[in-house]
Amino acid sequence: MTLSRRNFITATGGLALMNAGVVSGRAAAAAIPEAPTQTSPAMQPPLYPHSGPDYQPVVTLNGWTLPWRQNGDWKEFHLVAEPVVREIAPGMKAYLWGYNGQSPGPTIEVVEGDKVRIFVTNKLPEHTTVHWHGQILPSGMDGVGGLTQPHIDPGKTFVYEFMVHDSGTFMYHPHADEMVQMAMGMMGSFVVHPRDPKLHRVDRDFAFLLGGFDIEAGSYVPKVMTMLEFNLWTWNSRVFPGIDHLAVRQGDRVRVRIGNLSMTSHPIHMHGYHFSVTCTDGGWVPESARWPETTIDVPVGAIRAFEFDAVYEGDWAFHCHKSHHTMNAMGHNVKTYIGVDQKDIQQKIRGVVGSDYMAMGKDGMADMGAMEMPLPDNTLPMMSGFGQFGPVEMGGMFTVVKVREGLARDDYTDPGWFENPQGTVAYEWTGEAPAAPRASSPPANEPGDVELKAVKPKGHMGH
Ligand SMILES: [Cu+2]
Repeated sequence: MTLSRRNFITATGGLALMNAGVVSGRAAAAAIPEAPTQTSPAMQPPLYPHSGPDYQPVVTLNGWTLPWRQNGDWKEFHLVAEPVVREIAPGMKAYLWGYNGQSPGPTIEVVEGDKVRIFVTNKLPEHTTVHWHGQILPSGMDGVGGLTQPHIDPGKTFVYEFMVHDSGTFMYHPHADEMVQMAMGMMGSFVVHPRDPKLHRVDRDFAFLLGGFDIEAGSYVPKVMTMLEFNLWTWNSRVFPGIDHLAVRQGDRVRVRIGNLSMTSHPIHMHGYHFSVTCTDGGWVPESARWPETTIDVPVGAIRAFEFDAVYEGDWAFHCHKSHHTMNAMGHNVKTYIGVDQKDIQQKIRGVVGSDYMAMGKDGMADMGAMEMPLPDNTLPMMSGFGQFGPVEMGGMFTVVKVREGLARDDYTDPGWFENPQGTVAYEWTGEAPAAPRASSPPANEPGDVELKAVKPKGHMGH
């Protein structure tokens, strides 16, 4: 892990801790634990437990797990709410708010029944709180500013203490100036492993949060008043092609935990497999209540975790099925020109702005996936990313699940593009061109008019 350490054992910090200790009515720790900070937007290796019950730790897409300190009965964490610079994808950075150096904050991982003490230091310019979404806990630890606790003023540290009631998938986010603070990227995943290491065990366990930002081309700070017209739809504050691939070993049991703290629902679709939702932020779904899916709609303020057995090798697209959410920044007021001959108007506009102008959209917008148009600084193309066969023409909420034979147990590095077995890739027909339909011909389904030949696929197609 590329962690740099910051030390918060200061006179003021100690004082704030004492005050918080009085609020919670418990004897607190002698000193605040260190607050590790993360400088890289890359996925960090899973953090295996160094004490207590065994579990298979999660890996967070473009994220990391917060190290903790065992102090007597308590697992102690230290979150620092602060302004961060987050790389949204190579070529674009955003000035966000987050925790411990990144947005989203680090994933918190504990075990069912753990006693958890979380120090929260506020380095934002305004007050904040942390709400532990989905956790069963004392009302006063629920983190709703004004309702269950005083706000955490800038420079102050508060302490949250609770026993983790249930295993499952949860989140954390502010419940103070919520619209602004969540629009600025403040959120994190909170995973609770079962105390019984055999229960709900998987081989690979991925986690990420759905979000959205409205950052004008060439600028760095999200517009916090935007309600629906976001131009960057993110997985853990990243967009394609900046989102980590999910490297999976063939034969593994895989879980993907998806939390939604954006402003709209996201139907998340995975190619190549049928999966079942096994967990929500309300707990585990009993086996008798599961059904097969290929797309799961993740509502706002909810979590869906699905599982599958990775039997089929390949490069499987994994994305939101709202097609505008797999695009990067674009103007929604662009007119549709499909079928419109723009030759005349292009000549006229070139006369005014110069020969660089090109009319677009007559035959659709696929041209944009391969084109390198001049863009303002710090702006991503609307459609981008290349695969082994050409431009992928995506952006936003899109990545690839790469299922490969023989990966090492803890190997999450990108295995490269799939080497398709011979005869299993769609190919161009180079034989005789199909006859053009006659203008006066009867409907094609009339017998005798069109000859249809069924082509049987060769080999095992995987799905
Ligand atoms: Cu979406």
